[in-house]
Amino acid sequence: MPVLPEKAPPIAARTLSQRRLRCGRLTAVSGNGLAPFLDRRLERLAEKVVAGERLSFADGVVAATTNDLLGVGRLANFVRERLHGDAVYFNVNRHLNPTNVCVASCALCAFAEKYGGVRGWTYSVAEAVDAAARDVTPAVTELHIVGGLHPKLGVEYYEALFAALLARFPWVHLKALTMVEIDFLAQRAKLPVEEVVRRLVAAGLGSCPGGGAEIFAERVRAVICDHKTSGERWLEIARTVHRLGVKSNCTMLYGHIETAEERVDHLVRLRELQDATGGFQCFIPLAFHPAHTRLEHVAPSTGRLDLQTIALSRLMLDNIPHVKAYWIMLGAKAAQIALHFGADDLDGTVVDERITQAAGGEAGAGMARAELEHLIREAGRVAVERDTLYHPVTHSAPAAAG
Ligand code: V47
Repeated sequence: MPVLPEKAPPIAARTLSQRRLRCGRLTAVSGNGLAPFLDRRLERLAEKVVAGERLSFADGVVAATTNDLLGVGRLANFVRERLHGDAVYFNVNRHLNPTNVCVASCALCAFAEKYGGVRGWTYSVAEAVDAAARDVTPAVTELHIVGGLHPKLGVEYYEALFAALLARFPWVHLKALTMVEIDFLAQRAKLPVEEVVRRLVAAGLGSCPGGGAEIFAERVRAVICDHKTSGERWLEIARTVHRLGVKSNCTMLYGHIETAEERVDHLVRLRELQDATGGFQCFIPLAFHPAHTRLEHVAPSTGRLDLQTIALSRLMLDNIPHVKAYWIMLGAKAAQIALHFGADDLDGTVVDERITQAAGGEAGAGMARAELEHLIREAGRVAVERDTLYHPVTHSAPAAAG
C-alpha cells in the first residue's frame, strides 16, 4: 500500500488565493490505517496520483470499471482538492437556442426538428434578442448559445446575432457555437474554419461551449450521431479554435452504447489535444437522456455511473483545469455529491434549457443563485461565482439577485 502524505502539494496555478484554499486531505485517499482500497489495483493508481504522474489508458480502464466506487472517488477528490481546495465554481448564465432546425438526424437527440417540421423554431435576430431580454438581467454574465444545423442560417446570421446581443447586453460574454456548428457554417459557406472563427470573434464570440463531442469512437458515432462531424474533425476544429486564441470547453456523452474503453479513449484524445493547445477550460461529462430519442430503449444512466464518470474524468484529464457536474443532466442531488468525486464546478443558473428537457430531463431548467450557493455550502465547499473564463465575479448588491 503506498504511503501517502497528509497534504497534497499544489501542482497547478490556482485561480483563488492560497489563503482561501485548503490542500487535499490525503488521509482520505488511502493508507494511514483509515480506509484501504477495496480494489487493490487502485493502490498503483494512488501512487501515480500522489506523485503527479499521468495515468495510462489501462489505468483509466481500471478507474472506469472498478467496483470500488468510493476508492476511485477518493482518488479523484484528492486531485480535485489539490487543484482547487474547497472552491466550487458556478456562474449566472442563460441559455439561448436560436433554432432547433437541424439537417442532421442524430439518434441521440430529442431537441432537433427537420426543416419545415411542426416542432421547429427559428428566431430572427430581433426575436433572438427579445428572447434573451426576457431572461438577461445585470447579474447575468454569460449567454450560452447553441442550436441546430439550420440549412438557411449562415455565418452572416451569427455575426448579426452576436453584434445585436452585445449592443443590447454589452456586459455579457457570448459562449456560442459548438465545433459541430462551426464545421457546418464553414462547409456551408465553403470557407476555411479559420476564417469563419475570425469573423465570429470579430462579431463578438467570446468562447465556445463543449457540446457535440459525444464519443469519438467511430463505431459509436455511426449509431448515435451518424452523418455528424467525425471525432477527428471535432478535435481538428477545436485545435484551430484554440490556435486563434479562443478558449473552449469539451464534453463526453456517456451512458448509451459506449464501452468503458471507448470512454477512456475519448478522454485520452482530449488530453492529447490539450497537451498541444491548452485551450480547454473545462470538461463536462454529459449523462445520456434517452426519452423521445431513437435510443429510447437505452436505460438512463445510474448514480454509480454518473459519479464514477466524474471521478474517471478528473483522474484522466490531468491537464484540463475544471470538471463540471452539470446539474441539469445529473440532477441537483447527484451534482452535489459529485463535488466530492472530482467535480469543482456546477455550471450555472441556466433558466431556459431545452436540450435535456426535450429528452426527458427532470432536474428542471433553472436554479436561483442562492440555491446553487446553498447546495455548494451544504456540501462543505466554498461557492465562488466565476465568469466564463473563470475569473471570480463580485457583484454590487442589486445585481446579486441573479
Ligand atoms: O451537444 C444531446 C448533448 C450537448 C442529448 O460547454 C444530450 O459549458 C444527453 O454541451 N441526452 C449540449 N445529452 C449540452 C452541452 C453543455 C452543457 C452545459 C455546459 C456546456 C459548456 C456544454 O448535450 C449536446 C450533446 O452532446 N445531448 N442530446 C441527450 N438526449
